[in-house]
Amino acid sequence: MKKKLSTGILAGLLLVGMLGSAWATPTTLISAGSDWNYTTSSTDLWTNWSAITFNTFNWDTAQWSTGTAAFGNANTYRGVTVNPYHTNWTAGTDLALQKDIVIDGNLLGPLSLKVAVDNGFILFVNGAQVAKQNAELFTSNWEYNLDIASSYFTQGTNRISVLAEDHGGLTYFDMQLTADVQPVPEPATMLLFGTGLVGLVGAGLRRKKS
Ligand SMILES: [Ca+2]
Ligand SMILES: [Ca+2]
Repeated sequence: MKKKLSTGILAGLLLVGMLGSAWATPTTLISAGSDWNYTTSSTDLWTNWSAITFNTFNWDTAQWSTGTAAFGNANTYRGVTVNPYHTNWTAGTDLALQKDIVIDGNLLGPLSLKVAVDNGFILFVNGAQVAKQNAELFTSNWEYNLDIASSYFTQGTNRISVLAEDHGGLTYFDMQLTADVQPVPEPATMLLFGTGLVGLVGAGLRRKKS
């Protein structure tokens, strides 16, 4: 009876261990309304849109400002209330934005990107371009939904850089990034789990001998 019980506990612990190692936690890496380092671009991005690369732009953030998304300049469009903005973005200018995010574990599958921007954006992750999109009319309601390959990201700190393009009229920018993150077990937890297993197996063996 006791043997059955200890075998049952052992099996249960193994199952918990296996489940724990495969468990992925849906994690918000960038939420709507986040703070960004930003600056106004002195040159129109649209003029060279197709040729722009990460190195085209000066990413020295020393003189940049900090602003809370959304960036924009209107709370209504054609009489209809739109997503409110928090930081003013003057029409006809373009923005560069940057922030660091921390990924605390391993990524399982692609990341989910949502962007609300009027009019277009270029996204770089750790200096690599991962998306370049533009739409006309007023696009402030998360019109851009993309999967981003996890291979652009590393465990730990990642630098997110964005160029946001406006053609004039209304402006808007906000971004959300979510991912399934598999936590890396703490060494102490692994040690405890391992010690528990060894103890149980030992107890089982001793019981078998007697
Ligand atoms: Ca522009
Ligand atoms: Ca516009």
